[in-house]
Amino acid sequence: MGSVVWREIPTVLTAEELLDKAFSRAKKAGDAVVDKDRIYRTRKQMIRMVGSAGDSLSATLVGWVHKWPSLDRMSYFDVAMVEAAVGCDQYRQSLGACQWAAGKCVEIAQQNAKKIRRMVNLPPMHEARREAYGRISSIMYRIDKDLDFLMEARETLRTLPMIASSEPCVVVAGAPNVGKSALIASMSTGKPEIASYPFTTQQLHVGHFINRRLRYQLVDTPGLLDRPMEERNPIEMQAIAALEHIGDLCLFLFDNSETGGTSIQAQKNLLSEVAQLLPQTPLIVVDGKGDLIESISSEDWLAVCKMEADLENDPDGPIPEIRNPDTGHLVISATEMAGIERLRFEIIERIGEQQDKNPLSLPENWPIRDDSV
Ligand SMILES: Nc1nc2c(ncn2[C@@H]2O[C@H](COP(=O)(O)OP(=O)(O)O)[C@@H](O)[C@H]2O)c(=O)[nH]1
Ligand SMILES: [Mg+2]
Repeated sequence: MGSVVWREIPTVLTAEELLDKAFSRAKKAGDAVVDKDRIYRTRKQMIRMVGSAGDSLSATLVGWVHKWPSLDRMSYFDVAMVEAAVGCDQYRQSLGACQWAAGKCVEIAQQNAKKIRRMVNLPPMHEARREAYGRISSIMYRIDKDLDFLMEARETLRTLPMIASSEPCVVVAGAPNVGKSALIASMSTGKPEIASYPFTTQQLHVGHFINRRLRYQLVDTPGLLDRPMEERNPIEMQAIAALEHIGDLCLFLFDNSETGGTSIQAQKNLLSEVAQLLPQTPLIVVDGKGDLIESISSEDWLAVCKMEADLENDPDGPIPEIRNPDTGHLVISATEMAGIERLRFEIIERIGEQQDKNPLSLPENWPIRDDSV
């Protein structure tokens, strides 16, 4: 299952805007009719107008229904996001209403065209055309609330993070201000995408890097895996369950300097909660803000930074590794770009180990068509 590209959803119009567009198109279609005989001409014009109004409304509505991703074909993660952002029931209902109205518009147009076809006098023809317009308008006004909902939903959904369920995904957890976003930015090729979760006003980053033609996703978790769990509502719990579905690895970032404002003890509590919430997801604990860790000597630190910088010129050179002597965890610094390549290596290894355990995964070096490079 691919990821939903929310940004590609077309604009939704109000009932009034849709009707204006459809009726002005219908008028043009009517005006284009030529026939010397007044009765024939009017009959053709009225039939054209009614048909054109019904068809264009129906085509627009059905077009929307097809362009809005179907909940049945969405990944578990996307469904959880839709549920939290706008509600799946309302989502389904509003698209259903568009589908219903599309059918009704065509039906009314056909009924009235049939009537007009049998008429011999001019006034009833105009009357039947007006009646069709009136009934079509009332159908459209009946779905106005659904159109409003879709219009707003589109704005909200466009900001959701897009995660491809077919690509490996690292979920980055840790208390606020420990450096999660900075780490994602430092590991990503290009600028991470900015997105938002429906649970928090904080923005989050989604980054990517490519290794051996495989694209790895890194996703931030503000508002989800950054605070004590007693504060969770059911919708947030569902979103956390969705993270377990897409996360191949959870990276828990620790800030021993406590400069982020969360004590070491509170971070340890959070770590054990995250481990319980994602029981199936392998976990790596990483100590961030390595430049602030006092038990690492400045000589060691400088040596690591230099080796890491040398990798720019010689990508096959040795990948430096630095560990916190107090905790044994890998250490990184996003601001000084140290330990980043070792962590990347570790991520690739850990995800690779899991895929080796998966009997359905392809052997290494298996030729896979890759359109992303
Ligand atoms: N000294 C130091 N500061 C860092 C490092 N990484 C992040 N920070 C700082 O920590 C603060 C919070 O970082 P951010 O990435 O927004 O944390 P998040 O809330 O976990 O996403 C920012 O002021 C960063 O500049 C690091 O490796 N070293
Ligand atoms: Mg952040």
